[in-house]
Amino acid sequence: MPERGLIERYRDRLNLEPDDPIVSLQEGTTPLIPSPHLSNRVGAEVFLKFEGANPTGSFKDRGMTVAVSRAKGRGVQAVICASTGNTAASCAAYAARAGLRGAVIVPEGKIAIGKLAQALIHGARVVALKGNFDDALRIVRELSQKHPIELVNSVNPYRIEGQKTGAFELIDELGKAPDALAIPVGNAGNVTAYWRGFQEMGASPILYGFQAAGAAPLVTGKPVEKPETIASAIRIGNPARWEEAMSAVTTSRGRIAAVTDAQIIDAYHYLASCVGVFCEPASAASVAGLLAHGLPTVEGDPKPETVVAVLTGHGLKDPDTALGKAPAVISCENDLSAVERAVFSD
Ligand code: AN7
Repeated sequence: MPERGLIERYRDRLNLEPDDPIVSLQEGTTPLIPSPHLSNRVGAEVFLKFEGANPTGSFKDRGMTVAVSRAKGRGVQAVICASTGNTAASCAAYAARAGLRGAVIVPEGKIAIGKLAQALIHGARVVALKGNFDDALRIVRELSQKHPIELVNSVNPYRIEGQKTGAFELIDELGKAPDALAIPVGNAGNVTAYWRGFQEMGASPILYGFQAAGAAPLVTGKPVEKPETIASAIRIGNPARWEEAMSAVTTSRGRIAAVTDAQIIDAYHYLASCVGVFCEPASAASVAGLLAHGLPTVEGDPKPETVVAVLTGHGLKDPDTALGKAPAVISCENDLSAVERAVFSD
């Protein structure tokens, strides 16, 4: 078995108990894709860490394998999360794998259709809340206090433990840490996790975190009551890991900046059509940010030469956005010359 899950790869650097079982779907070891095209535009060597290649199609699996393994080790029977979609899909899959019950609370009508399909088919109880993600998170925090059910949002410390392995992989693969990391920020768990992973390896790359302009509390400095963005995964107004994320970004001499929905969709379309990589809109915020803001540094610091943009989730999660952006299908008669015209005409 050449490829193994990340607990087997990195167990000595994770804080699981010795007797915890391993609940794995062989997550991690995701592609690090060079992009000369994007590198030219950004003015540095840019690699894409394609987290859409994880078993449920997002980086959440890194945290979920560790959180669900620990939950199983503690003997709980059920797991719960609030989610903008990807955590729900991952939670549902790992609960199924572990033989636990799963419940997910999502903002009604606001999660991508692929994520909903995943959560349902894996057998989780899917609750559509008439409220937003921040409301859902508040409610599941209370529920997990009241009932013997494990909360597996990124407020769970084992989620962060698992997700820090993304940084380990980058260092393993590049031979050293990149000079900078560009990453979308929603609830601010992943940027916190990467920083922990880098710090444990003695590295301090510049962190560039990007939020959607309509859901950018870390940029404006105050919670957003009614967050809005086409990047539904990061439609979050009050990040749970606010202070830790800000402290990581500041210590790294980086910054959190906003990108508009138009910039996100442009980057999303560009990545698919010019780079060959199909990520979901929220993921494209990392590249949108690099294109919109460049590589700002604290005065006197060197310009980053090697940059990794984390593409957090797969484009197939959200076919509606892709179909809305792409050109129309060409309908055609069952006839050679008709097909010829359809294929070759301008
Ligand atoms: C594709 O699934 O919060 O800053 O409930 O799905 O660690 O929250 C998803 C977040 C970036 C932001 N990209 O990461 C959820 C959820 C994608 C995401 C983020 C999410 P954090």
